Amino acid sequence: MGSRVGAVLAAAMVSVAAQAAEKPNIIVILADDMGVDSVAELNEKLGIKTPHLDKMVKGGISFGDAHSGSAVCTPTRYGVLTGRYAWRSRLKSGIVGKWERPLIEEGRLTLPGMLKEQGYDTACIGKWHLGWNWPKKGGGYTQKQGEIDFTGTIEGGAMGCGFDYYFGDDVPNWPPFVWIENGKMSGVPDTNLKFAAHYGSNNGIGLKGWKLEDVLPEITRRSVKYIDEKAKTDDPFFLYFPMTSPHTPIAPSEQFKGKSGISAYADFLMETDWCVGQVLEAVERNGISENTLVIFTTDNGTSPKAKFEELREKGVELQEHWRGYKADAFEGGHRVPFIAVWPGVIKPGAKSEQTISLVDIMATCADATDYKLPETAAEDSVSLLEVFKDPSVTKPLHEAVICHSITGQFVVRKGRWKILFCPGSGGWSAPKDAQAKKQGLPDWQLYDLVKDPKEINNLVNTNPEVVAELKGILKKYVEQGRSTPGAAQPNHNQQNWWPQLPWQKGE
Ligand SMILES: [Ca+2]
Ligand SMILES: [Ca+2]
Repeated sequence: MGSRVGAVLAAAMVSVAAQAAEKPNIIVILADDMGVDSVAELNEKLGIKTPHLDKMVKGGISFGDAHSGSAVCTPTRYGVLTGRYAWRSRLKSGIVGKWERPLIEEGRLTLPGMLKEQGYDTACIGKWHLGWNWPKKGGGYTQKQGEIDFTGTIEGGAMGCGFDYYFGDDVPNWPPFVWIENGKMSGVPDTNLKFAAHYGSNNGIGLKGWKLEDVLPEITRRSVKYIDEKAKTDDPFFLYFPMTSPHTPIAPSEQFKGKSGISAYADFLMETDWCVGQVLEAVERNGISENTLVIFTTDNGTSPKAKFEELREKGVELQEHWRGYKADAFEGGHRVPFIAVWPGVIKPGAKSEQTISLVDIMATCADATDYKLPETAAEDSVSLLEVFKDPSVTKPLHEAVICHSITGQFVVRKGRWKILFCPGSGGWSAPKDAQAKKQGLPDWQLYDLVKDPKEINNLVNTNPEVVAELKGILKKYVEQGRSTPGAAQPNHNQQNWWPQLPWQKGE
C-alpha cells in the first residue's frame, strides 16, 4: 500500500472514530418500586443514607415533578422503551403475567432499536417483565408453564426489540428462578423452591440452591463488566439497567444485611444506592464520564411492602411529600425520582420543576444523538435535552402528562391541575375505588397540586371548566393515538374506547 493511500485511509478511519465518539454513551438505570421520597438529597426526613444518588443529584439535574407512565412495573417499562403510553397497547390495566407473550409490538421502533440503528451496542441487564416467547415442547411458543421446553431458546422480549445482549432474571419474585442470557436459561428449573415469607417472593420452579440475595449483586457486577468492556471500543453503547430492587424479594446481600440498623427493607434500599454507585464508578474509572449520559429513575412509587409505619417508628419517612403509594393514581403511585448526569452538557446541582414523564427518555435520547424520530414511533415522548442544557426553561414541555393506575384509571396532569378519573386511589391505598363509591365520594377527583399537594380537597364540583378541559385533552390524546404533534397513529386494534375512559362509547 502506498504511503499516501495509507495516510488517507488512516485519516478516514480517524474521522469515522471521531464521529462515533461524538455520540454519547447512554445508561438508563431503572430502580423498581422506589418513590420520589427515597433519595436523601431530595427528602431530608428520609432517615436512610443514599450517598451515591445524592452525588448524582449534586452532579447533574434532578426533576421534582417526574412521573412514571404507570404506577406498576410492566406499563412503565413499555413506555421507557417505546416512548409511548402503555395503555395504547393491548395492556389496559395490570401487568404482563407469568409466561405471557411479549407486550412490545413486533416492528415498533424502540429505544434500543433506534440506538442500534446508529451503531450503538445495546444491552439490557436486569429485570425485563415485558413478556417473552417461551419455547413449546415440540415447537412453537406457549404461555403455559407445563408446555415449556426449558432447554429451548426464549425468543422475542429483550432480544426481539433491539437489544444485542440480555442478562437477568426476568421477574425476580416469580418463577422460573434462573438466569436468562440471550434467550438461554442457565439450567433446567426442575426444583420446586419455597422461600421464607419475609422475602415477599412467590414460590415456584427454579434451580436448586437459587439464592434471592444473589440477584442484585450479580446484575450489578454484569453491568459494571459491560461498561468496562464497551468503554474500550470505539462504538457508543447503551446500557439499560433495570434493577430488581427495592422491589420484593427483599433480599439484601451479606454485605448489607443489618447495615441500616432499621430493617431489611432499609438495608436493601442502601444496597440499591450502592449498586447505582458501582455503575457510576465504572463510568468514571473508564474515563468516559464526559461523553456518557446517565439517567436514574424508577418505575413506580414505593410499595407498602416497605412497611411505612414500622419504618416511621424508626425515623424513616418514605411518604413525606405525597399521598398514596405503588399502584395508585395518587402521586405516591407515579411520582418518581428522575436524575440525569452528563458533565459538559448538564450543569451540576441543576433542578427542574417541569412536569415530565418516563416516556420522554426515548425522544431525549433521539435528540442527544441527532436522530429524527418517524411519526410512527415515540408518540408520547418529548425531548428533555433543552432543559438538561438550560434548567431555567419553564415553558411547559408537555401540554399535559398522562399517568395510569394499576386498575387502568387515568390521571391527566396539566400545570397545577390534576384530575383522577376514579373516586378513590385507583390502586391499593385507602380508599380503594369500591370503598370510595360506598362512601358516596364523587366519581372523579380534581386537585390543585400547588395549594394541595397531598390531594385532600376535591375541587371537581367547583371547577367544571377545568374538568372539561382535562377530559377533552385525554379524549384528544386517545383519538389521535399520540400526545405530541404529528400525524394521528392507531392504538392497539384501532381501539379508541374502553371502560376506564371517562366518556361513553361513541360520545
Ligand atoms: Ca415496579
Ligand atoms: Ca424469575
